[in-house]
Amino acid sequence: MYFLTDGPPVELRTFLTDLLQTRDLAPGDRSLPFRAALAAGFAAESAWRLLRLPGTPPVRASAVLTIGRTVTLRDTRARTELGYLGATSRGWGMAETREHARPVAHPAARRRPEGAARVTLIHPPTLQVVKSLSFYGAVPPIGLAYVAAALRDAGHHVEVIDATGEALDRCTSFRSRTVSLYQYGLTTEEIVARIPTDTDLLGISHMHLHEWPCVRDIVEKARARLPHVPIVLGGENATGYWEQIFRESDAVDCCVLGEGEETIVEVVARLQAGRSLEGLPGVALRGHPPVAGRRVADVDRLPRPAWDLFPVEQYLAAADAFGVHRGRSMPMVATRGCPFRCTFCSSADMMVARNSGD
Ligand code: B12
Ligand code: SF4
Repeated sequence: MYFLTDGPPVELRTFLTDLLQTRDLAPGDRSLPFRAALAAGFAAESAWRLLRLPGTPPVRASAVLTIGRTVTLRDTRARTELGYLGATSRGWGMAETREHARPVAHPAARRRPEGAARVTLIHPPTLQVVKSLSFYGAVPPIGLAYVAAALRDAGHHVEVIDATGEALDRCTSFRSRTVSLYQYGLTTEEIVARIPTDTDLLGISHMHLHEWPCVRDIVEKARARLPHVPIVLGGENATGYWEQIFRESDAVDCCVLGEGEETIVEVVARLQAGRSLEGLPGVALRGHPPVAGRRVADVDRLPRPAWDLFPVEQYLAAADAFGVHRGRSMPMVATRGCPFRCTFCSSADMMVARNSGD
């Protein structure tokens, strides 16, 4: 069963606005201060009672007390305590509501009814070294949003657990073997509890070296809960650090090197066909030397990042993103790769060196 209110926490106001939009309506823009509305509610109720007027008053104190405050819808407890798993995203539920009379098939079902894989992608929590003076903030993960879009475009059913974005106001401590870290977002246990048990592939974004202890924790707990699900890491640090990753954890099956869109689609296709990933460009496997990362040949043909699968409004509300302006700012990528090969930089391995004409 799936409820439209499922998914990352959302303010009731935002939720109702979205719901109204499915009927091409907008909420009214008039408002009253809370206390004035409450007084009006009491006055109206008293008048209705004293004068024995028919029907119900236009405004009631009890209603003001409920909807006059900021209310947030959360299914967190159902997920963490009961193991509840929603079946689809809120964005998709809203789209179905819009269509109401003629329910639309999920894009995956529409394009590949038989062959759609169920892929779960994880954006790990954001970590900060306790002793570090730098503050990173939480940034919507554009790389993973591109990967999600590519998978969906190929006909797969994609779900995202955005461990940073779903709990932006939470900070716990994470102790690795060498360093203490602040962990912003969901805990490992919460993340792992949210992975659907019938997922066909788990993909985790692993961008920064200092996140590895936390990513390893997620990977190992996910492996313990879902022993047969292939676990794939992708991102900057998976590209640069894959040998150590395999050495330090048995739970990782494969690392996608460099740009992930085309490679992950090929990985899923091969797994579905029961074929080995050996020799696939852009993939590092345990015990097999990797074939160099592939480069997306035509960036203009990439599908746009699947932001609808991420709690973007929560990132924007937190206004915590790194940058000059910390208001409603979103990451954009205007180009990929770099024509140079500075020895200390990973760009050439990551994006494959590009020349100015590319
Ligand atoms: C933008 C950026 C930031 C931003 C936003 C970071 C964020 N959290 O999103 C800011 C300014 C906040 C930042 C901060 C830091 N950054 Co920074 N950052 C970058 C930068 C320039 C671009 C990243 C990007 O958005 N690329 C564009 C997208 C489209 O590509 P992508 O994210 O790599 O995703 C693709 C692939 O990686 C892959 N992929 C990604 N996820 C997944 C998942 C799966 C399952 C698969 C299959 C594939 C896949 O497919 C994607 C699409 O092609 C890179 C360098 C670079 N050119 O890549 C450094 C880089 C990632 N940053 C780096 C570092 C060190 C940091 C800091 C630790 C610096 C510091 N000391 O404060 C902090 C840490 C921040 C944090 N905790 O989040 C290093 C990481 C090196 C490492 N191995 O650890 C890099 C590589 C720079 C470098 N060459 O040194 N950074
Ligand atoms: S540091 Fe990296 S991205 Fe910057 S110019 Fe050198 S190779 Fe290019």
